[in-house]
Amino acid sequence: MKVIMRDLNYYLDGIKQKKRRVFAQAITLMESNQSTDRTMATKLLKELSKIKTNTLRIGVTGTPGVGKSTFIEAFGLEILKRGLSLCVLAVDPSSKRTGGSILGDKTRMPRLSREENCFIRPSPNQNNLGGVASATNETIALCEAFGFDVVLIETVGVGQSETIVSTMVDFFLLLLLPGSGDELQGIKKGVMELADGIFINKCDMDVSKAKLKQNQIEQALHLFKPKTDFWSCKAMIGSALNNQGISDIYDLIESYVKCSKEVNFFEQNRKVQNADWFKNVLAIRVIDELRDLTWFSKLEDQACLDILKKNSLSALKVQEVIGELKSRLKQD
Ligand SMILES: Nc1nc2c(ncn2[C@@H]2O[C@H](COP(=O)(O)OP(=O)(O)OP(=O)(O)O)[C@@H](O)[C@H]2O)c(=O)[nH]1
Ligand SMILES: [Mg+2]
Repeated sequence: MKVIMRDLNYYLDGIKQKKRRVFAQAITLMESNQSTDRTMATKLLKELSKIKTNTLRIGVTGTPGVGKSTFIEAFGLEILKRGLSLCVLAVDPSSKRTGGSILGDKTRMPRLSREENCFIRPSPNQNNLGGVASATNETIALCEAFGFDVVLIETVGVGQSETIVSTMVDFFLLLLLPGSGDELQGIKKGVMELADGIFINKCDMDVSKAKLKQNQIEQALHLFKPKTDFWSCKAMIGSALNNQGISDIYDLIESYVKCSKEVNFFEQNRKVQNADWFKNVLAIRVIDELRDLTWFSKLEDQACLDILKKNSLSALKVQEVIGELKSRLKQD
């Protein structure tokens, strides 16, 4: 994506003066892969890190169709009603799949997208998670410098995206559907372990089913080791479509933040998250970079073919690829 060169002060002043247009341009800068833009983005981030603000970061995840966009529309309006400003970001490394997601999301959030105190930014146009995750993390820093009170990060929960998002937020909310207990089997255990709160959506369709699901989830949660010793994940029911249970979720998050600050977890957690985020994204970026090298992608593809056609042992193929990688690193 071509970004017109603007100097550092253009961005800095624009952000300090709360110009939405400059804010949007700065996000585009963060999402750019061009080396001149990366240099400028890094300089800008360094300057912006000096601005201290008080933004709350909330992550929302759930399988496609669970109602994330509908929930964010209702939840976002609730946040605005409380006199707070909001920025909504999306992390969807598979956004190619939903080619029209920009339009789709804005039409799913018709009221929110018209609100002055709200800014909605769809997923960066990249197809690798490393790129999307870095851009999102940098955009969060921009949001904070701009002074948004809340930043909501939506992820569709494909592959590692929910893990990455959970390392970027203060509170991680999982959306689920009411349904039979069997469904619980299908929920990735890992996602439940990441959640600080669960919202069982679409309860307007069948309240008793939703309550049953809530009980089942609560029982399942007992089996997990809580993320922290001051908070255990809570499951609530509601309807994003009918605006039921939405304000309760914000109250829940507020009480979480209060508890987390009382035990000095809030700030400490952000530091730990930064370190985790660095490691996660580095690992993904390294593999993305390697796959951009022709020799590596050929080697990887050939190994896959051998596994498929010759039934080769995958551990052996991993060893071979690593061996080649190490010998090339020695040469350089
Ligand atoms: N009955 C009912 N329908 C809902 C509710 N919330 C969302 N829906 C419907 O469920 C469908 C999917 O909702 P979305 O908000 O687009 O779901 P999503 O999770 O954002 O989906 P993706 O963007 O594809 O991942 C839409 O037809 C919504 O109108 C709810 O609380 N009750
Ligand atoms: Mg959506």
